[in-house]
Amino acid sequence: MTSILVLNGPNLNLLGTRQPEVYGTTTLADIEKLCAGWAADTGCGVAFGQSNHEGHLIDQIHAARGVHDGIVLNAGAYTHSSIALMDAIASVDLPAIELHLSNVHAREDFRHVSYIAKVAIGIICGFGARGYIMALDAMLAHVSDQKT
Ligand code: CA2
Repeated sequence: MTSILVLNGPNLNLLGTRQPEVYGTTTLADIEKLCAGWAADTGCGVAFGQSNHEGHLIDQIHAARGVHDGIVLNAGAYTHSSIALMDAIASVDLPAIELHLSNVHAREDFRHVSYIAKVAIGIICGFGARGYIMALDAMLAHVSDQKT
């Protein structure tokens, strides 16, 4: 069975509590439920994680090797700064999709820079919580293509 890790970075645990005009009103727990529903519908395994700590995110990426077939990563602000997270994705040799709730390209210039994009198979941004399902669909299709 295909298994996908959905990993969320700093401050995303606070989703739904502030800046609803940017990030919507859906909480991270709601998004986890959406992903679990998608997993039940498709039969694909989904593991869901969040950390505010760069090293812990890196540990979870390393631990995905041999366990999961792909990673959907909303690295939050680490997207724009973390060479270490980029190296972690490159080092595990698993396909990764960069994900953002907001359209980072319509926002401040510093959000236009992404280290994750350099090692991702693709990027989804600007679709809010629905983007998680879009990313899971895309990853499942990608992994299925690789297996045939
Ligand atoms: O749009 C996204 O998903 C982001 O990854 C969210 C990050 C931001 O730094 C990225 O540029 C784009 C920030 C997450 C902050 O989450 C909050 C949650 C509640 C209230 C305020 C911020």
